[in-house]
Amino acid sequence: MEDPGQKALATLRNAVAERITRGKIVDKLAEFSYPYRELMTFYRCAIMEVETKFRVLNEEFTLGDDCNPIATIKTRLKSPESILEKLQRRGAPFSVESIEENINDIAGVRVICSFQSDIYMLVDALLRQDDVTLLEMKDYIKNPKPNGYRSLHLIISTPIFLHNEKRQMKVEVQLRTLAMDMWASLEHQIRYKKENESITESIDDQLLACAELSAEVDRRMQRVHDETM
Ligand code: 0O2
Repeated sequence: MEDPGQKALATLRNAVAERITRGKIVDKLAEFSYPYRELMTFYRCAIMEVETKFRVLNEEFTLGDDCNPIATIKTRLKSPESILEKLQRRGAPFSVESIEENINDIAGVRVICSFQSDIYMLVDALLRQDDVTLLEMKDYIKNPKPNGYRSLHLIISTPIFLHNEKRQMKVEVQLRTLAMDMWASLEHQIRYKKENESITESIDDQLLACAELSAEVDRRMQRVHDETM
């Protein structure tokens, strides 16, 4: 039978080795690899392009009407740690080409809308643009996740214009209402805090109940909005 002391030591050794390897890879990715930094620059440009598209639409929809469909836009570039974790989880090779091929959400744009109807209006307007190609759509508003999560997710491809080339880039766009965003932010915070502990069924149930309440708030606010239009 295996000695428990030896087993614990081996586990510790493996954990340390894995941490060092991961740390080295992450450092190499982030600091030393020119192709990686170049690719991240292209994704940052794609984020700027897509954010501008939404800002332009917001300006236009605000014309002649006192309400802005967009409350806030948040953007983020996926961290090297998350990229590495996702490649490992998918069993994808570890290279710059593989990152671009296998991960769709390196560039993320989150659009927080006032009302649910604004989400679909903005998506229609975005997808009508001739330089935007829809690659994937997940409607977690019409079909919420079992935990109550609601948002509309798109993966689009859009060009960035460099000094000597035009390059198609993938961007993940998440659209939500203020209420959906509040729920998702708090739920993420609660799960993140409890990362190493198990989330009890009671917490899951309470989060689901809160998601249903926030969906009800959205429905009522939509009705009030429709009545005042
Ligand atoms: P971050 O830092 O927010 O980007 P995968 O991306 O592989 O995990 P899939 O099916 O491609 O899986 O992704 P999905 O379900 O379309 O959406 C993933 C992203 O949506 C997450 O990104 C979150 O931003 C958000 N999301 C999805 N489900 C939940 C949820 O239950 N709660 C909250 N708060 N957010 C959710 P990341 O990569 O997890 O992180």
